[in-house]
Amino acid sequence: MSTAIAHPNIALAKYWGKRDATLILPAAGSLSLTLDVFPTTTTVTVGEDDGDVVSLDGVQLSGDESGRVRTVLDRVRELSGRREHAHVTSVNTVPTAAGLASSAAAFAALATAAADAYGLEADDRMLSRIARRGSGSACRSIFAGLARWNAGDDDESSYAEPLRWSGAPLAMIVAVVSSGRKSVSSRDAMRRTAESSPYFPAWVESSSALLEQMSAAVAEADFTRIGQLTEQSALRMHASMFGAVPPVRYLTAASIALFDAVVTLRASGVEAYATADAGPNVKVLCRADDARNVVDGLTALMPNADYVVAHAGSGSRIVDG
Ligand code: 2P0
Repeated sequence: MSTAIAHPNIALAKYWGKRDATLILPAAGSLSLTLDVFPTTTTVTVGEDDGDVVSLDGVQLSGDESGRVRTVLDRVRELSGRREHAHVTSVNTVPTAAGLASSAAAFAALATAAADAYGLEADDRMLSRIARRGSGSACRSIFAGLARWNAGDDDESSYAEPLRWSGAPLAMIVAVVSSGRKSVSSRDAMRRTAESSPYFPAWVESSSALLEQMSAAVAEADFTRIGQLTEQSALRMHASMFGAVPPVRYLTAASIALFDAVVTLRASGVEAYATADAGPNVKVLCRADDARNVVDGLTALMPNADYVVAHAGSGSRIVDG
């Protein structure tokens, strides 16, 4: 029995669209910050004879959700040369499927726990590749702090790696406007965007360029540039979704108001940058020293949102077993 813990990550340079849906190879690379809030803890017990059984927060999963878990277990079995079934028990502390990256933490924890439970000698790069099979963004949650997912062109070359950060400590303010389940999964929304949005090719092309610019800004510890690119990446990703047929619109009036509030904060001298994922909640990147000012400023402008302050968090790790 092995238990692992992992945290969600928020992409500063977004992943949106696949070039291979089976291997989960992305259309372009991405770059993220692993957070220190909302961990997922997952236990894998090998050697059960009633098949693979998966439960999340005490509820047994079926269909697509347990299928994705089995994909990861199958990959670990293939690599370890073992065939036994497993029981997987996972506890989330983040509202599931509300655009708060619960699947990234979940599949990073699963890959880490399953590799250990099956006795697979896996380094972080291999864990990243295994986690990717469950959910693309999960390959980044293997690592602490900033991580870059290299798109690659096959299973072996598509993995995340940690980036060194020598700038002031970072913070991410999660502005929660809704914790409801999203109406379209990011997997389906991504596919629809890639298949029907005339803006998708431009999104992919510009993402690759933006990733290189952001990687350079990270190497130079240029926080302002990272922030500007973070907003560009988020807005371009959502623009690509607006062009889909039918359109994918995760941003609500409250989300847009939060983006405006962040512009207002900047005009008042507090350096903060907004981003949003497959849901209405907005995340605001700032320096850790400014986190209190950002929360106070946003609360004054948008009192109805709940604010959670996150910092750079640790990568996935075994906690027991
Ligand atoms: C990201 N998102 O880079 C982007 C930004 C949401 C918006 O990765 O199909 O759950 O499992 O690979 O990783 C969410 O998509 O999708 C996501 P799959 P995933 O964080």
